[in-house]
Amino acid sequence: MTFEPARERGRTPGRMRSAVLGVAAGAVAVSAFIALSGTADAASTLGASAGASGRYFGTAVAANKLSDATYVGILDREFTMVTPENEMKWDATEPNQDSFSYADADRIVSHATGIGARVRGHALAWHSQQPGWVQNLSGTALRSAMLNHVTQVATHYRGRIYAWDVVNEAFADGGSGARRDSNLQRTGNDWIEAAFRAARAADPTAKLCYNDYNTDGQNAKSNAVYAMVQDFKSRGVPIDCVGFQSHFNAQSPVPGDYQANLQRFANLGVEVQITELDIEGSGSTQADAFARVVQACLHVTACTGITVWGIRDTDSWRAGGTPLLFDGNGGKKAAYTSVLNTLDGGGTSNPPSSSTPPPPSGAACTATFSTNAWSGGFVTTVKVTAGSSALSSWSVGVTLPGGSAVTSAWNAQGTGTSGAVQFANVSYNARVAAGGSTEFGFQGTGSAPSAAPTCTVSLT
Ligand code: G2I
Repeated sequence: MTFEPARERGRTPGRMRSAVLGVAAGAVAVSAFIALSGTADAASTLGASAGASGRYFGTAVAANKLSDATYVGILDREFTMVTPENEMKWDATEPNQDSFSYADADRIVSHATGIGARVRGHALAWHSQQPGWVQNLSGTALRSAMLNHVTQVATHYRGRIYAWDVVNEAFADGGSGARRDSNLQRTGNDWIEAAFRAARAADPTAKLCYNDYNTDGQNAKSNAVYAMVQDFKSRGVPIDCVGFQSHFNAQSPVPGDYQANLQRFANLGVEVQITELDIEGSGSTQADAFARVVQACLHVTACTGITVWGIRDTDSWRAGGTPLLFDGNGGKKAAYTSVLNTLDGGGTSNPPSSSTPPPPSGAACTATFSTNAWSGGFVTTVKVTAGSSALSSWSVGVTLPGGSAVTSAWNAQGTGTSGAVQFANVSYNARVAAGGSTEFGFQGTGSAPSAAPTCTVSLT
């Protein structure tokens, strides 16, 4: 069995099919890759173009639109990350206390998995969209209910979420730099870190994010979030990423220091993600604003991806502002072309080659791995590092313990599911600069591989 890698969809079919068949055929793989090296076409979809620098391009998805053929056609073609727009919120997943309802969210997760996309979970703890029973709680009862909610939902989706918005919109607007007043805040200032600790315990494989709006430039609110993240990092509270919603319009344009603000958070040692991007407007003004946002992410190594908050203008929570990349008929807007061209224009590659330790001299490539395992399953991330020559293709062999099986892979094409499994590069990460590196991952059931992977290559 082979796996469909997430970012292959939408690529030039002829060449890619040849490359994949080359790997499956084993012995002819190296010559096939040499013949193919240097022939990469400009990527033709948002997901593939973002993938060329190791980033994702995502969208918010509504479960009730999964029967709309135009909507699904664009989703399947363009996006490599999916955020349920409303279906993972507290009112949707726990409408009555201790009674969980996952049907709509599960449909989205299963659709995402089917197209090889990953999922951002949104959102575990938030003052808004709480079910009525939560709104009526306070104090210890609310704190316990919140922690139980985080634990239950994160456990249900354990191993299937790339990143969770653990806490959403917990800071006040304006110049106070204070926490937003809410029933959750009134349970004690430590409610945010309590939520993060519960999420980590429930799903050690998900990245844990704090997500907010009006934090896109440096201001009193983003300074307060910055101080919280700095404090969490210094005290070992588990936080991996900060989400910048990036809802923009004429009253709230893309800030001039957008990139600098992303960078200062990145410098704290967290990933930064653009989580709910939309920009009201039209034509070249809108297209230029989208390009600035995309360029900022590409220039910040730790900016791992961009999610737009819906597909067509008519799908938007503020449809009147036509803030998205596709028009109501599903046609590509100027903003789409601008985003695609900006993604194709490059940026820093991710992860940075500068942070890659040099491989042992003489080795054409090395593969190192890290694993998050839980009872019955695991996620393994493999880093492939080139030696003193650039690679034009690579392949990594992993031996799974008996009874274990690979269920999905990303950023690589897998062959086999048990025993000796081989993972080959996909088109956008075939080339690795001398001393540079690239990462791929896979998920499985059973226990995780413990032996170091082996790496074989062809050189440019
Ligand atoms: O408001 C834009 C976003 C701001 N950041 C957090 C996001 O979660 C938020 O998303 C929006 C959704 O796009 C809307 O679709 O959150 C809204 C609620 O706060 C969502 O609107 C709700 C309506 O208020 C409900 O009446 C409706 O039942 O959508 C629900 C489902 O269609």
